[in-house]
Amino acid sequence: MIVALAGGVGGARLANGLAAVLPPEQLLIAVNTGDDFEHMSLTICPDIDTVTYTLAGLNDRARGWGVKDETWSFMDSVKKLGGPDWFALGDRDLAKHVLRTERLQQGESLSAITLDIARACGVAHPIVPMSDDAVRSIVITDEGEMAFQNYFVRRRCEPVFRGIRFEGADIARPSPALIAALADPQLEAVIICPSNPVLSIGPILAIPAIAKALCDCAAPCVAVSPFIGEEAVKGPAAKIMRELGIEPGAAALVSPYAGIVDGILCDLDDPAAGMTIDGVKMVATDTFMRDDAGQQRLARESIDFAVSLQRTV
Ligand code: FO1
Repeated sequence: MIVALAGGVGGARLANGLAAVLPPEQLLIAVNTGDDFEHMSLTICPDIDTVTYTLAGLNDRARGWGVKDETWSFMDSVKKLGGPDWFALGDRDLAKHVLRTERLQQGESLSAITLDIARACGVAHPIVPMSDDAVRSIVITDEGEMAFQNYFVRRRCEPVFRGIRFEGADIARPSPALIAALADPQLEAVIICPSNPVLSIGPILAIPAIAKALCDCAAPCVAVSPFIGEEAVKGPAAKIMRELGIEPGAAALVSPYAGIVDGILCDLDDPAAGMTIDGVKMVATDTFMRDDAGQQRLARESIDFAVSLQRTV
């Protein structure tokens, strides 16, 4: 049994590789919901959507989010009517947001809805939100505080990043499935996917019961670095690190994942390759996932590395 923590495009890619090499009963994918927000009366869960579409083979690879072969008639109409067009909801994607919102309003849990949507998309592996309670990431910038999607999509991550807070995380109840899996004696490893450590994994670790369960967990934990050289494969991770005065690279993961990870799988060119930093072993491999085969190779290497480690934390 493997638990994967994921958010964003890099997270979805490795989760897809793990799903290809493990049967559904041997993998649980817990996903960041700090990016979730309410838009045009709809509850949008971008990271759950990205993981679901990727595992379903429905994702738009070039864009990184949303569905392939998308059309935009709904957005064209929204724009013509003077509505907000900075966040694009595609025609093929729209039904999912409407149905999810309706079921949430009827009192169903995000966990149940997420599993149903994933199954309807043909995904057999369990995908769960980190919590059924609302957690909202608020980015602190040189221009003040911004709701996550305002910073990420509307402002294209341009404002200088000063910090982040996770509204509701302190009182959010953890995903019951995640907590059960972390306490399961059959658990072999926890894999933190190559997601943004601050924006995508930060919200998951901000839920106190999840952080505690990861610290107390008997199985080894490995993080896969999202950095290749001094840049992130996708997204603003490197920019954010620099704005925080931290050099981008695998070593930058040691502090946010302190007490949780035993090892970090980093890229071949990473300056920390081969080092052990604060008890965390850095092993280098080709972390770039070019295609499905690359996702599966990295998935196998992450599992093999994790099970080779003694739990040190
Ligand atoms: N990202 C964008 O850059 N622009 C968009 O218009 C946009 C729309 C969108 C709609 C549904 C969805 O599930 C995701 C969407 N994303 C969009 C992606 C998303 O907001 C971010 O990539 C994540 O929050 C960061 O992981």
